[in-house]
Amino acid sequence: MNCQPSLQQLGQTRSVVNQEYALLTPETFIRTTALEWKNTACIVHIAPVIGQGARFTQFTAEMAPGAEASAPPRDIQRFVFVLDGEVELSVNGETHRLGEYDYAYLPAGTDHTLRSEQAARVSVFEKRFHPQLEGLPAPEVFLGNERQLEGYEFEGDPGLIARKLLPDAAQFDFIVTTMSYAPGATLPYVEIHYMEHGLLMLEGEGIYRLGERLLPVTQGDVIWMGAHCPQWYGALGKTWSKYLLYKDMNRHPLELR
Ligand code: UGY
Ligand code: MN
Repeated sequence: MNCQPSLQQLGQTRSVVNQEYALLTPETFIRTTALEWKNTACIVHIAPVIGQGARFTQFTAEMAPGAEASAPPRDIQRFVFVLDGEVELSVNGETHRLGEYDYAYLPAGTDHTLRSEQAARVSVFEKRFHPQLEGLPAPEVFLGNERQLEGYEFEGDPGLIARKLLPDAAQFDFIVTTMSYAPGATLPYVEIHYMEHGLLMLEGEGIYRLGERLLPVTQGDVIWMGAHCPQWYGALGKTWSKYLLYKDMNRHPLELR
């Protein structure tokens, strides 16, 4: 019998948290209850109290059979992406069945419920809505399925496919994309930008450069990148890897909130 304690039992983890970025790996996830989520365990990965501060939250909602969620406080937008199982979304008098890789954008102040008959897991991003100064109309409810999106070659690389999950419109103050990498494909350069990211590894594995460190990452890992965090990714393994990516967008840098 092997009585050796695991590295985890000896206080080791792949998770790293500092002022500029965080890699959050499943062995450090803590489940909690949340007001609007009944019968659900929420793992709040990213909240405004992290590092230098984030202007959004990212969490995983583990919905038990019979779970039900209501809308967040009125000025907060919600984006949900179904990881496994099926969720029933009721909004504007209609009901939609959301299965794997289906997603929904729910504008601030939109009454809705999310119900699951069986166990389901959803990835959620929430952000306080920042209206446009010119007073553009607020975005509307938007639904889609990631697997049905066309995608385009990022910087002309056929091994790196980006898909935009939300319309390209200035009303939205954040965007969500997926980035898919063939084994060996990489971001073509180290990116540094003032926008922040929340990221969930959906499939596969690779190496993420965050700040000055190169960190191995795999399916289920979460990353927060604060403003100006140097970032780069290289795909490893024998299958394509894919991550879900939040980024704030379309607002003046002096007006960020
Ligand atoms: O567009 C982006 O900001 C994206 N390429 N960043 C990233 O993948 N870390
Ligand atoms: Mn980026």
